Amino acid sequence: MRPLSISIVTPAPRRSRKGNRVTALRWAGILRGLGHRVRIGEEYRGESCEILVALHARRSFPSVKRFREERPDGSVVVALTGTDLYQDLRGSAEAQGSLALASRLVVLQPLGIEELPAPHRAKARAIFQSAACPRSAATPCAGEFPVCVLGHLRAVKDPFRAAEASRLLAADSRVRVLHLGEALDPGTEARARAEMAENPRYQWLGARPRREALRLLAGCRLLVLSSVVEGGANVISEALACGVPVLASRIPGSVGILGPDYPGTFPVGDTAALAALLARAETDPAFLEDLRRRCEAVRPMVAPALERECWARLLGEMGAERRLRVVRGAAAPDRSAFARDVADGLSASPKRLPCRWFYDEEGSRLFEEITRLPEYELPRAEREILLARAAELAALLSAAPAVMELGSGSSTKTEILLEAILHRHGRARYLPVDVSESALVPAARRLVEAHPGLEVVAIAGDYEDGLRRLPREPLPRLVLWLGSNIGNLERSEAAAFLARLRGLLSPGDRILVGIDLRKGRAVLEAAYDDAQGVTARFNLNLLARIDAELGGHFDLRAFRHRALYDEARGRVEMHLVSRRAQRVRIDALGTEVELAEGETIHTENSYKYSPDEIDELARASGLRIERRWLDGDRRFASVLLVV
Ligand code: SAH
Ligand code: AVI
Repeated sequence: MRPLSISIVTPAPRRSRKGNRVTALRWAGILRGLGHRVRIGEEYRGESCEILVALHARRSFPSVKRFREERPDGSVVVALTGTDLYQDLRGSAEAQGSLALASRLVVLQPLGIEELPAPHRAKARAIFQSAACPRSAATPCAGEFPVCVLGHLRAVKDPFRAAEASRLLAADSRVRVLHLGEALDPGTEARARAEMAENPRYQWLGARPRREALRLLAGCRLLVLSSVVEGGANVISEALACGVPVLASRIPGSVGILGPDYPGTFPVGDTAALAALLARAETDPAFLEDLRRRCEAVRPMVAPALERECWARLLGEMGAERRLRVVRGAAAPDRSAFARDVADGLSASPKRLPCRWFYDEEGSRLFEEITRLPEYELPRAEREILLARAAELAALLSAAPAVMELGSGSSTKTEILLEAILHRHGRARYLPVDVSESALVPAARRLVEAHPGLEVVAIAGDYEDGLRRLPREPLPRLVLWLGSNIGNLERSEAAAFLARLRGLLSPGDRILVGIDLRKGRAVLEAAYDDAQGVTARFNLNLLARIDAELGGHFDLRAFRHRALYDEARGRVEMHLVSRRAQRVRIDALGTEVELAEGETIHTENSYKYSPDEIDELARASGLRIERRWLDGDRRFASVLLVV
């Protein structure tokens, strides 16, 4: 990945030892290790950078807002590290504003994702804070059972809970509570000193350098974390890395790391429950060993390599976002175009509906199901050819081309070609065009995420929108028209369309057309009327779409699917056959459609071609056939045409 410039903002000031500062410093190290340029500040001040990583959703809101305004192309990661997640989210408009403006959200343990409003969860990732074990551990005093509390003296940490619990222990208990942390809240220093004076089991050591704190932790038998709120405490990671088991207050921030059935948790503020756990850990070796083993099991989650990998992946995803653009074509069919086509088609004789309306969300889903049917061999035949010929095609291209695909659907087979082009030329630009946004956008996203050298401009619209865009694309260009989409046009329309395409391209540009070949009636009719009835559902879905979008009153049970091969014309026709005489109201059109029993609505033609018909097609469109590849069973042809 190319080096990025990244700004990390954290509300914790420079010399502060607060968790957010520690986290920001660790992340800066990781991101620099990944080769990026990183600067850390308390706020974003307009510096030039591509990515803003903002810790604390509420307090960093001004930075997030300013960055979004000044760098609309940039990406924002908002990390929810504690009180912002578990206290601010409900009430603070600023915290919510940060979530809305973020490209990605980072939480410190998986339960944090559940805390987010549902619409934002998809962009959230849990990244465990990592920690490394110090080389040496402090040696505890002989005969003691040292318990570490690592946390500043602040109300949210409930800082004296372990001290108070230790007072309740039996007279012969050897527990000694060692507390490290800066007295941040007023009065806490006096309170710590008073506690030491009265409680011989408690010792407050004040603020200590991190390294020393870790050595001390590593020499203790337990860590106690009594916090009221944590996003995911770094000290738990440190204890896990040091192999020191944890007793923690039962809050999501800790349960999310230790697991829901971890036996070492106690209710927030419950001194007696904590005392009971301490006593048990001290006196019951099997219990302490159980805690240790469970902590050992989650230790891999806090490995530095994993945190690094999570950040690399996150940046990769956002890089992908920058390489993807979705544009809506002016000719993108809308509801009024649908209404017009339905009104025209159902008042014509014989009745018909254009097949491009098959592809609403359900239609595209059903089409994908069709591609997996045993009877519908077309996609497998084309796939076989593309696998065999992709490298040859890529080698014919003088440079990385702009690849436009007409009616791209899920782009599944296209990926074979794109991979070969990327392999050969290092990068590529892909412009899928499809009327079905539900097929187009996820496919585009999947491709940019999988291929770092790929840039995608997804055009949500009609073929016409693709043609309009084509002249603006740099040379060389490759237009893909796969899956025998060409078969859904009349033969004369297909030739005319290719001729128009030729007119928009430049000499040397190419068109790859996938064409299903003529074959036996039984094979073809089974392909369009499969045993599982998926194609029937695909066909009937067109009526369901009229019901849903135009207030139609079609009863799908009153129609049946029919596919028949007209050998003379070389086309499979699909029809919806009315099972009875019926009148169907369509509210949005203000009309009723009358159907006789057995009357059909013609919904699709799929023309099949012979080799001669392919020659004729090329001749009629003024294009030269540069390559013609068939699959092993000669069911399908991939025809490379050159301008
Ligand atoms: N080429 C893909 C998809 C075939 S399904 C494959 O081989 O798997 C046909 C696709 O073309 C659908 O996704 C449909 O939405 C799209 N389509 C149909 N008519 C179209 C038109 N006029 N303009 C743009 N896309 C169209
Ligand atoms: C998209 N098109 C080429 C498919 C075809 O084979 O005509 C659509 C289809 N209709 C029924 N099954 C598949």
